[in-house]
Amino acid sequence: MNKIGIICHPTFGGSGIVASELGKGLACKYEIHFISYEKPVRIDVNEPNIFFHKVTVPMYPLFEYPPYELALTARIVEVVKEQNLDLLHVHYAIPHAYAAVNAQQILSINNITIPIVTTLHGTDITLVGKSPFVLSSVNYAINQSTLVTCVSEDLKQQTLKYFDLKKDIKVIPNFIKIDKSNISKRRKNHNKTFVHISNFRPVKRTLDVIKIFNNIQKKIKSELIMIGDGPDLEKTKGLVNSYGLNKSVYFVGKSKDIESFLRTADLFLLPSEFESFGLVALEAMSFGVPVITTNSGGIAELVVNAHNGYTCMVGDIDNMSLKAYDLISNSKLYSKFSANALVTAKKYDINKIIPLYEACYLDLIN
Ligand code: GMT
Repeated sequence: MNKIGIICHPTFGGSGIVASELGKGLACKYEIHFISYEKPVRIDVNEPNIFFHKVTVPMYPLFEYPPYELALTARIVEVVKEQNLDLLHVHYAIPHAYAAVNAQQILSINNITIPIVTTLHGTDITLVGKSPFVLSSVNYAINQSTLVTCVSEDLKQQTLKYFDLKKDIKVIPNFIKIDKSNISKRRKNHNKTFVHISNFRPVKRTLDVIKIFNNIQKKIKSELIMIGDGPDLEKTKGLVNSYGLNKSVYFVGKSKDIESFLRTADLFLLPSEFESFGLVALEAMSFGVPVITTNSGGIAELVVNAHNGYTCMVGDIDNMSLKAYDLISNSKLYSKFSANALVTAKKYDINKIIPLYEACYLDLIN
């Protein structure tokens, strides 16, 4: 049985979720070894063939910043040697690709060769990666990776625009496990229910979510469920207060059970500055929930305007409010969009996408 090392951020972010679900999906055929500073939220080490190796960062009063990359590099070297890993798959270039490439160099001194697949997820390119403070290191790490994948055609184009790449990038989109009961178990609320899920970073434009909802609730009795936590949470709650919407907007924090919220949702609001793919939108669509979003980034490859949702200009609150209201108040149109959303989601079924990663692995291992 081949052994794959997966390096990812362990948190609720999309790249960590993709890495975890990929590992779980492959564990019937491969030994999967996750390497990170915490156990990724969605994995269970009691499941067969799933292992977790913790990275411990040394602390010393001299360090203003703990040397995570150094500790990660050393841990990768150790795990590859101890477990005889066949391949490393790193998710989110920063700092994972750089650490993996250095680990590969160290291992080569011991005559151990190991291929690296680097999957680019979004802000590792579009926001943080292209910053002049890290650009040359990220450029180097991507070029040194044996194979590079990214999650949308748009992200591929962004990467080619900002980086000097010497290799091709393979597009492998995000995926979803479609549970046949998603639709049959849908619960209907008396009020119209809007849902937003994110890590409340500025790129998610959570204030826009509240502004859109404020416009809609003036015309139709509705509620908004805000799921997640992050830097803009307090500002967003402040706006809800100032609009006097406390009785119709619910902040539920991080949740391991987003399915139960998506089952009651009528519309999903994601007015991001950009999304390289928009995994949460795909999750909503797998419950037949249409999406109101922006036309910025790879999300427009998933949400097709006037088909399974609407894509509007970033910050165009009036248009997003209007489109959301038109859809929610026209049951015939809504049913069509909802059915289209589900059909689209099925194209990204886990069983269709995981073999694409597996084919990459087998090419490199063999
Ligand atoms: O880039 C980020 O914001 C972080 C990353 C994450 O870990 O949540 O999200 C990105 O990766 C997801 C999984 O591939 C994509 O579905 C998200 O669209 C993407 N986020 C952005 O591009 C803002």
